Amino acid sequence: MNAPLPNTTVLGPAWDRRTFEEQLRAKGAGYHINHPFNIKMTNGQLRPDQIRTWVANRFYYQISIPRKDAAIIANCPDRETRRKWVLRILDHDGFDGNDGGIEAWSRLGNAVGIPSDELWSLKHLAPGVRFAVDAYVNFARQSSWQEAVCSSLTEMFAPRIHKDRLANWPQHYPWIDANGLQYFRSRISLAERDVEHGLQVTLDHFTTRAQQERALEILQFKLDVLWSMLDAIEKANP
Ligand code: AHQ
Repeated sequence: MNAPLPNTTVLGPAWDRRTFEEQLRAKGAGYHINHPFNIKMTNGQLRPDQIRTWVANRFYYQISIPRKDAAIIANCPDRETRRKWVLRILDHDGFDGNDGGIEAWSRLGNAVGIPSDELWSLKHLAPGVRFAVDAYVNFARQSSWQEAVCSSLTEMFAPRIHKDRLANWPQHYPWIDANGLQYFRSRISLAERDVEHGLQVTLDHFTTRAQQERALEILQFKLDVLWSMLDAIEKANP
């Protein structure tokens, strides 16, 4: 057989499910828990105004998640998947008896000193955050629903970061009313539920080695979305 052309990459055989999942989880090294801004946050090194910059900018991500998830549903012909995925929209937008994660984030805003009308005005939104979040929403609109599901798997690493906030903020930021942290508390079990479904879709859909490598690229894209958000937030208020 002729040697492969210099610019072709000869991929090995497809990974089995366990190895593929291990490869996905290994991408966690690039998760924004390891970003210098998040390390400062965890260590109590952020000023109140820097915490407010983070809360105000992350709000744009939070209100964009339901539209990202609606884009996935719009692209998905499978009713069983839609029945599960619609829960994500309700988790954020709320429903009878549960005012949802966006309201909880608004309460976080109040707890750190940002009135709701100021939070909703998006007056503090940094261009880099808007661009990163919009790139994520547009990726979901333009990609197959399976590729967009794969991009949500950064949440494999989210329970740890929420637990860090719950453990460290009361100690380092006692000026923040602990009731404002309810969003982080609520996401731990919801992230675990979401990841169980998202991982099953991903492991089922990306089966050849080339597809599995594509899944890693997609996850890296979303890691870059989260990482560049913190780059922009850090730069907005050094
Ligand atoms: O609060 C977060 C959330 O609801 C979601 C949904 C999910 C997605 O669909 O991409 N990702 C995600 C994340 C949330 N919080 C982030 C944080 O650091 O608080 C982490 C983020 C994620 O890990 O993707």
